[in-house]
Amino acid sequence: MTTSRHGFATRAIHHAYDPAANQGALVPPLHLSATFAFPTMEAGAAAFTGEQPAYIYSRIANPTLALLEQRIAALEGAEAAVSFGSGMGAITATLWTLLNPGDEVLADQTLYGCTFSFLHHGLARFGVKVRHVDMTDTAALAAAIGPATRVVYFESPANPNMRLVDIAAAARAAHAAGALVVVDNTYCSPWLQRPIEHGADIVVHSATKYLGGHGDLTAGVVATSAELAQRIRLEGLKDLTGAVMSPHDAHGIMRGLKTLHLRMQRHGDNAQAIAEMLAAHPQVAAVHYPGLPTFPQHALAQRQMDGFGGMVAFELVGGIDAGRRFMNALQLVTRAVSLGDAETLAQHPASMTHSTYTPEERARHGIAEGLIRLSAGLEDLDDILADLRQALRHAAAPSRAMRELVLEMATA
Ligand code: 3LM
Repeated sequence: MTTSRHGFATRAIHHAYDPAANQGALVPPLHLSATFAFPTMEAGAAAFTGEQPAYIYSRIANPTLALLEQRIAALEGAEAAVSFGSGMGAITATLWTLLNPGDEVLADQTLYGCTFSFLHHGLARFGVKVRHVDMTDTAALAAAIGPATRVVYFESPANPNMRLVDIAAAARAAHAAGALVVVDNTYCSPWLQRPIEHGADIVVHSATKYLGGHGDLTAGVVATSAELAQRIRLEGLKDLTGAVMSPHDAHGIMRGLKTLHLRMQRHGDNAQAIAEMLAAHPQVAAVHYPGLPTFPQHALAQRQMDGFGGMVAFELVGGIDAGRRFMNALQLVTRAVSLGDAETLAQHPASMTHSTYTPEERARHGIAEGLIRLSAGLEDLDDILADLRQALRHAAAPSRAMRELVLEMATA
């Protein structure tokens, strides 16, 4: 058993589990049961009223999920956590729980494509107002919070352009107006950033990414106060979405958590070296990575994060046409969406993860059409760099001189 005095890795590996209480099993047992037996009818009724806490049905709670939830809460510095079948399950269940018609959610300028879509094509249909403000500007954020604002919502770093939000400043402004702060911490994992320590009320994750870490499950988690977690469980999870996590996936995430600290360090080391190589490359027009001293919010990243993470975004000289040549020339780096896997992944937000925005919306929300996003994997750095360099050579438009030379040789 561990306490808050134990270090991050110790908690990620041991928290809330005692082999002696489980026949000595080192690895926690997998509870697959969908339903749980009541010793008497009265005990069943007391479980339903909440008088006698007990497992009832796995859409509401399950011992394997409960262990994962305690571990996530311990790592995020939260009182409690709730698990979901996907990151979108976690996000939608949280917002459905907190918002009513007439309420407003104030969101950052840049959000993951399906979150943006949920706000504008989901919540908005049910009378919830959605407004965006550039939350990199703390004063603009404070000024934008209105009387109907119930939730201030952002990602930091934002998917896909890496913009950061000062969580402590956002929390001060939101709390002064009685609003709750929800932070999507997917890009960081609790190893790099713990928003609750900075004043956030609720942390949401796609556990499909770094928490699971191996690209073999889809899952989500929410970490918050015991009271809000209970509301999100009983309203957002049980009744409004039913987006429950499979116990198999909870087991997979707990296996992933055991190496989270090691993986995040390697993801970060590889990403830093990739970002530096790209920044020095003549074919690259812009690199967005918090670990570069030229990153506009580098100082905030140093203050708020315990490292700069594994995600890099960049734009090529020659825009989207060069980007297409680059993407199609990749050999080791895999063309795929998602992130946080052992494999280095490359994708084009405008046509993939952020195709839920119209081109006009992408322009308004700061998502460049030529932007390419890399999720730095765990492979040998030299192999990743070599593949990126050869793809960058293909990205360069064939020069006039080269075309003329080829023509000359062909006609000779
Ligand atoms: C992606 N992102 O490639 P799931 N919050 C953030 C995310 O990045 C994501 C979610 C929530 C990607 C998925 S795009 C078709 C593939 C910051 C997911 C949603 O429901 O577990 O996918 O999480 O950027």
